[in-house]
Order: sequence, then structure tokens, then C-alpha cells
Amino acid sequence: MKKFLLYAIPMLFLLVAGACSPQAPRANYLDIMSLPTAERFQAQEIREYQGARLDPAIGPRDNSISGIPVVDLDTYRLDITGSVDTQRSYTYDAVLAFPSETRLITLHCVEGWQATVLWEGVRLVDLLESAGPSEEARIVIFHCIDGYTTSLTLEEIREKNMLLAFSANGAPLPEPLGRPFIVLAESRYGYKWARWVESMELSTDTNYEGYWEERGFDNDARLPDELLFPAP
Ligand SMILES: Nc1nc2c(c(=O)[nH]1)N[C@H]1C(S)=C(S)[C@@H](COP(=O)(O)O)O[C@H]1N2
Ligand SMILES: [Mo]
Repeated sequence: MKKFLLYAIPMLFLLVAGACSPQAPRANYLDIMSLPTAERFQAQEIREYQGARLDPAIGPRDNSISGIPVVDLDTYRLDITGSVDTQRSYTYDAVLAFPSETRLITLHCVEGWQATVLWEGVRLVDLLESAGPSEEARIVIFHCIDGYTTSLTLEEIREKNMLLAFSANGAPLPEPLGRPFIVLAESRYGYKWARWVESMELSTDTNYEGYWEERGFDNDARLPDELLFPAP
């Protein structure tokens, strides 16, 4: 028994460590995160937009499920798969070639903090339509480089014309916020804002649950009316 434990404990440790550390190298932003809010702005970031005060793109903490991955933009691909006519695989530059929009949106985490950021992104519908979603497709599952998953309904993505952002406060999206891309899941809690997205899977499974949803968080994740911006 003792001998078994001698092997079992280190093996268990290796297994857990392995599952939590995908291939991509990790970034360390602890020095920036520990600064007071006003000092966390990066040089290129704007701090105000049409009278609204913006928050720094790098937040005070990192709650991501396995640290901040560093993504190589030269080899990066955004895949569109699942219930589609033609699968697509876009380079970083090919995604940026889609028409973009600028929007001021606040991200609210269930833990109570928030960040109001001026985002720039391409329209998710344009990307999805380029693959031709099937008639039966109902949801989009976002798969992320750190192993995170979450989903949104196709109907809502279309209705809100949701964006896939590549820029925050006028600067390229920083690594902690999801470089190269974050889903701006307007009016949904932060756990629907997939960061470091690497594939978007069209699916017919309306009961699908992502990483936090599977662990008890509401699949709808709708913000209460008082947190909606602009107010309804
Ligand atoms: N890939 C990935 N995306 C993710 C997460 C994550 O762990 N991995 N966390 C989600 C949560 S809970 C929030 S609130 C926002 C912002 O995460 P942060 O608190 O780590 O800044 O990203 C969301 N997107
Ligand atoms: Mo969160």
C-alpha cells in the first residue's frame, strides 16, 4: 500500500498538472494586475469615450481556468465547424479583413466586478454565415485555447449583432483579455465572453453546457435589467 501511494501521489499530481497546462506558453501579468486602476492603462489605451470613463483593459485579477495563454498569431487559426455547409479556417489577418465596428460595452463578472471598455470587433454573423450554418443549427459553442468552452444561441448572436473583438480601448487586445479574440456577449455575464477563441462550432444541441455552465452556472447568464447598458 505504501509503495502504491509512493507512485500514485506523484502520478496523480502529474495528471492534474498535465490537464491544467495546455501547450501554449503562459503569460505573467501579476505586476500590472497589482497596480491601482488608473496605473493599469497601457500607453496606447484611450481612457475616455464620449464622456464615459473607460476602465483599463487589463483587470485587477485573473480568474481564467488555467492562466493566460500566449498565442502565436503566425500559426493561429480560427475554425468554424459543426453543423455548417463548408468548414472554414481563418488566419488572424483573414479575420481582421471582415468589416468591423466599435462599441462601448461593460463586462460584468458574476463575482461582482465590472469593466467598461471601448471595443472594436468583427461581426460574428459575418464569420458564421461564411461557413453556411445549417437550417437546424441553434447554438454556437466557443472552444478556447485554454480548454474553456461556453455557448450562445445563434438567434441572440444575430439579434444583437454580437462582435468578436480584436481591440480594447483603441489598442490591440491584450493577452489577459483574450488576444487574439474575445466574444462580446452583450447583456450576458462574463463567463459567456469566451477569450482566446480558437473554434466556433455550430450545433443543434440546445441542452449543451460549457465549462462553468456544467458546474452549476445558469446557461442563460442574462444580466439583471439594472446592469444592462444602455438601460432597456
Ligand atoms: N478561455 C476563457 N475564456 C473565459 C474565461 C476563462 O477562464 N477562459 N473566463 C470567463 C470569465 S468567468 C470572465 S468574468 C471573463 C473575464 O475573465 P477574468 O475574470 O479572468 O478577467 O472571461 C470569461 N472567458
Ligand atoms: Mo467571471
